[in-house]
Amino acid sequence: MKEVSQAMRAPEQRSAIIVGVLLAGEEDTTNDDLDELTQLLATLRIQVGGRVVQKRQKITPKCFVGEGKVEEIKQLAAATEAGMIIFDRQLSGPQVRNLEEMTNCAVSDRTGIILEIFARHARTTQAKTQVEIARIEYMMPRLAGAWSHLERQRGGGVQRGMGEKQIEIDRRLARERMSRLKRQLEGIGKDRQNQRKARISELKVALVGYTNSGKTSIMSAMTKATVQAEDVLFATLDSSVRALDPSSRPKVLLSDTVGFIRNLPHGLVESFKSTLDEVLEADLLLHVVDVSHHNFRAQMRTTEDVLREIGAGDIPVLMVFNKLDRVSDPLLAKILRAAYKNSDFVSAHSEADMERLRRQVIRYFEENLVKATLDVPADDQNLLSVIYKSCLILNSDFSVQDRALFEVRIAPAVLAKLHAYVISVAEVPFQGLKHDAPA
Ligand SMILES: Nc1nc2c(ncn2[C@@H]2O[C@H](COP(=O)(O)OP(=O)(O)OP(=O)(O)O)[C@@H](O)[C@H]2O)c(=O)[nH]1
Ligand SMILES: [Mg+2]
Repeated sequence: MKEVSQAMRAPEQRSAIIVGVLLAGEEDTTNDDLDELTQLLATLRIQVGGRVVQKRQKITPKCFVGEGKVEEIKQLAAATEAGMIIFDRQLSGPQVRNLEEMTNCAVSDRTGIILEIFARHARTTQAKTQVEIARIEYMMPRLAGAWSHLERQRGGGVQRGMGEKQIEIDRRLARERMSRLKRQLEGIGKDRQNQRKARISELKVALVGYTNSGKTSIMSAMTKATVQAEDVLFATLDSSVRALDPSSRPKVLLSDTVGFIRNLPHGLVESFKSTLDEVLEADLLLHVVDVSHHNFRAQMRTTEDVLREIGAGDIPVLMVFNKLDRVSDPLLAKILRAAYKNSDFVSAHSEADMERLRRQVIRYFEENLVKATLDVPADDQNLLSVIYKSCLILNSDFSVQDRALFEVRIAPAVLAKLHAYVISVAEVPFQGLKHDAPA
């Protein structure tokens, strides 16, 4: 199989024909799907020379679409000088090779393109390792038959089976590399887990949502950090964590994560599980939606599906309808506000909106803080520091020897972690959290 990345290195091949297939009984979303594929390719700086859609009863095992269609695609590629053909469907290894032979172009599919983007955007060792595992998983089944040309060249006879042997060797090498990478990833995962444990006294909020919805922009605005937001898909692959600014006590940490997309390759979801732990451990999710995108409802559904798939379906969610500055229909916000009680409508570019959202997040925790009394050993510096950082202290009493008594307002999640020191918990939720910033 020709590597798409190889083809992309040559400037004259920076154009592709994209192919959508609509099967009988399916809802026709090919136009939107091909728009999204165009955007994915733009992220790799590949232009689309033309699109082809085929309606079929079922797929053809040999080359996915019919041979007549392949000829049409080939002609179009020649006419537009496109060196690549990208299918919006997942192709098998033999299909890729057959199509490449029939068209003389590099052939890949949507998953291959997403993996290529991920490989280019991964920055940290963790993200790079995760992407490589996913890539090997993607390549493995496609190795079958990759060496069949050996058989053909040598014309069979004594040399027959050379290709088969080579596949076995390739497979074994890939498996070995994969288990090495997985061990490496486990090590990194443990380090991150320890970092997270050290943050138990803080409240955690994770930004989730479809790719390009504005998560990083919101992260930057709410934490006053300068994180790069980009108008490309999957700009962010590594989760980063920062405190809200101005801060509050207890501290609220915000984490930015990898965006989701329709039909996210399964291997990628699997391998990004450790990054997504940041999401799983959040006390609150901000589901960011690009409300200016004509297909935002489908994007919301995809995000909700992925959240369920990774086991984050039960975490409380605040819907953040973003890019409101690009919406001209005044009714839209009204309708959504009525449908989603727990929501905010913002533009990440508006300072006032971001300040309101920050307050709304803090208010969420305020409304959920409970009152409790804690009894802790007075010389346990670690524990005392957790209490000072994570609680709003209403009263402290060091008069009893070796003991310290605290009356506090505390988040239920933090309270659960300190349960060994809890004497009493009040039923009534408390309103009001100390703002470090002037009101
Ligand atoms: N007009 C407008 N543009 C926005 C807004 N929020 C984000 N953008 C733009 O949308 C693009 C994507 O923003 P990001 O913050 O990188 O989106 P993301 O969700 O982090 O994307 P990935 O990391 O790729 O998943 C950038 O060009 C932003 O400048 C907004 O409220 N209004
Ligand atoms: Mg981002």
